[in-house]
Amino acid sequence: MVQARLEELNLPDILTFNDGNRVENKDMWPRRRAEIIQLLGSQVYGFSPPPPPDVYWNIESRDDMAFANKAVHSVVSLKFETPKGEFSFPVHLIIPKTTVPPPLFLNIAFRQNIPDIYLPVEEIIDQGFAIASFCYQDIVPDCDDGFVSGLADMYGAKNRKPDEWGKISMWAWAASRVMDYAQTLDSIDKNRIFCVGHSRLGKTSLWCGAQDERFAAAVSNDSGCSGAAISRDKTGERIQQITSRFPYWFCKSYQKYIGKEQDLPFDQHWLLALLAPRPVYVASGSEDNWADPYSEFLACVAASDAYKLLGKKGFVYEDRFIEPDEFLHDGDIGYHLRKGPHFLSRYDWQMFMRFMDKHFL
Ligand code: GTR
Repeated sequence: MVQARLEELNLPDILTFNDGNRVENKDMWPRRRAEIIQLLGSQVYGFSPPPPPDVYWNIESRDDMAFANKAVHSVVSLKFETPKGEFSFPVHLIIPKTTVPPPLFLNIAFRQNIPDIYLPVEEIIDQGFAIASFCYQDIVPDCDDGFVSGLADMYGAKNRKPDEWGKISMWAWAASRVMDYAQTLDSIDKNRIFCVGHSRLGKTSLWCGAQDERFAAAVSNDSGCSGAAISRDKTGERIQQITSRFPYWFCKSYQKYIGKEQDLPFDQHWLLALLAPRPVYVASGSEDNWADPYSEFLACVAASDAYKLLGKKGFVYEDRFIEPDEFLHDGDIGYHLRKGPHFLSRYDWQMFMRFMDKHFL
């Protein structure tokens, strides 16, 4: 049933080079991966500038007895130089008092709140995961302001070219700066750092993990259109709706695909494939028709080709769409369908942690 649907959709092949040649073995993958980044960068999210030479920081506050003395909670001001001088933003770091350095979720957040309705901090630290969380609005405001504030202003994005970064790329780039900082910490396990985000920030998390291979895995929750969901024949939100409401999330070139999903030289399973061979997790809400869970599921199936090329399992599923509250954790691509609407719930977090425990313990 799922396979038949994919055949109908006739998606662009991950394993065919732009010149039409086949990607035959894993040694050819880095070259193909570079082509995919080039295409998604120039056509969807926009290219980001190179990283700053250095990040530095101040510890603004530190609570050694946070969350009933189970964790250390610091607020760090992260800084780096830009063409217009220093830029800084706050990052919350919560490290549980475990005997070995814990894995870390790098959370791209809607709000600075610790905890937050989307971030059940105690449940996460109780299961031995550390958290680094920053608010996306502290990077660049989520509005169509002509790119005149925050990080956009520092890099002169007001005059961006058609293939230069939109705000999803800016938030993803900022998450990589938090990763630069995380690489300096001995109190966490640097080999188990996972980026995570919900909705627009789920799209951001995937694009971040796709480009930055220091992330051991990426998690997207309800990321939908221009995130984990296949664009061809998608229900709910489509390129037309997303680019008219949020043109500034993307590069200008993306506009040319409005109403032309069939002509896209790629589809969103390519974004998931960029995570290969690293685990990637896609979570959907069963009533989130705007995001379209089934199209997210289809992307997981179709992205498997890259994983299999690299000797991994990819997505392990039966040839059917799953029921609400079922989950699929056996493959390198994990998926669950939470019963309910668009939201990032405790259940979702429990599933992310369960998947990471399975793949990284
Ligand atoms: C919606 C948008 C979606 C999704 C969501 C969110 O309005 O259409 O693509 O990103 O916002 O971020 O909550």
